[in-house]
Amino acid sequence: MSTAGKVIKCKAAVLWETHKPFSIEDIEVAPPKAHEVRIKMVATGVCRSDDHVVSGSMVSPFPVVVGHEGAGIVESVGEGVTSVKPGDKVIPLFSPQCGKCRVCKHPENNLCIKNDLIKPRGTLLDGTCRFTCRGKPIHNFLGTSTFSQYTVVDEIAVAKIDGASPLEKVCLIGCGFTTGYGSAVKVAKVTPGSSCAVFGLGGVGLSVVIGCKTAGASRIIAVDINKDKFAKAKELGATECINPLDYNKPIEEVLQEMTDGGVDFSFEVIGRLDTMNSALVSCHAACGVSVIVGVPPNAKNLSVNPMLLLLGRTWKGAIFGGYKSKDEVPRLVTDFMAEKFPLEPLITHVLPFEEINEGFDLLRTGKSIRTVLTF
Ligand code: COD
Ligand code: ZN
Ligand code: ZN
Repeated sequence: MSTAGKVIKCKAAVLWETHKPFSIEDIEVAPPKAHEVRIKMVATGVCRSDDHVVSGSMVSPFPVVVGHEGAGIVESVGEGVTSVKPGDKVIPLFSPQCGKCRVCKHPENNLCIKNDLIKPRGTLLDGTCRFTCRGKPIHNFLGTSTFSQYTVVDEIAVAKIDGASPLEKVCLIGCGFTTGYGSAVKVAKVTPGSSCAVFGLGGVGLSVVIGCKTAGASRIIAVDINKDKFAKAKELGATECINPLDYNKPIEEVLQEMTDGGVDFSFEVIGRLDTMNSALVSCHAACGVSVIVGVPPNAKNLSVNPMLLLLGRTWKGAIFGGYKSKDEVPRLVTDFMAEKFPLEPLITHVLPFEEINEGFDLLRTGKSIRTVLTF
């Protein structure tokens, strides 16, 4: 029996307040309104940003259904939806693409002004939510809310993907993989034969390593204070691995000495101010490019000597690897299907959705790279 047009009762992981575990609740999901899409989730990754909501370091209205790295199948669509239809495999887009705003029309940039990332309202575009639990409205997160058996998103925040793609793998294209990979191939535009340094070897940093390798870099120097991360980094393309704790001088000096004055491209994929500075200094003074990928602590500033830039370095950053999401997520899925890059090495754990709290424990204790929850 079709569920289109009806309220769906299902399970979701609700976060009622900060510093509390996720609570698996029975919720109601209202049908999609005009230009909205209701999705049956199949798989979702556990990302650091979801945990930032739990810890309060990322601001979000509560109660909320978080999760933003998912993949699923369209259950029904609201009036006027043309880009997807029921039965399509899709990836929700935490960074949407309206196609009409100044940024969407800019050839190089991707942070559509319709995003709910910079000043989160915790709603869909019309200012309301489609979830209720125990009679209370529950907020959306980044317009995606993938920690629910069903979710509703705006049409500008969903991409139709290859019908043959394995959703329990390509869900990583919804955030972590794309953020890292795009930072190398699209934001930095790593060139063949170049030298790269990647600071931080979590799932996003390893995706930067994959991007540098795909782009043809000849040296990829992986930097982490946890040497247990080195084996996987090497498997994915790192040519050298160094631990700042093994040296009695700053790691930027070590990198400058290793690479004739500095690498061509450096990436900060940790989210710390000190390593953002080290990554900047470790790229070549005249021709280096340094990319900030890690999200810095809330409301913290970095003091930088302008000479570091005056000599010619480029310092940049981007959300979601600089990709225009609705256009480029389907292409990335096609590239994965054509084996242009792997996703499997990033997935260390697969758990049933109900074990979401165990998935977050694995993240917090550093035991996982990516955990995928399946519905
Ligand atoms: N020096 C070297 N390595 C360090 C240091 C240090 N001082 N401190 C920690 N590390 C290492 C850790 O040992 C770890 O291996 C790695 O850095 C960090 O890994 P994770 O697993 O914590 O992080 P990831 O890979 O999941 O990435 C998280 C980011 C830090 C990049 C996070 O900020 C992020 O996801 N940014 C993406 C930005 C974005 O687009 N966000 C929007 C939606 S997510
Ligand atoms: Zn836009
Ligand atoms: Zn994320």
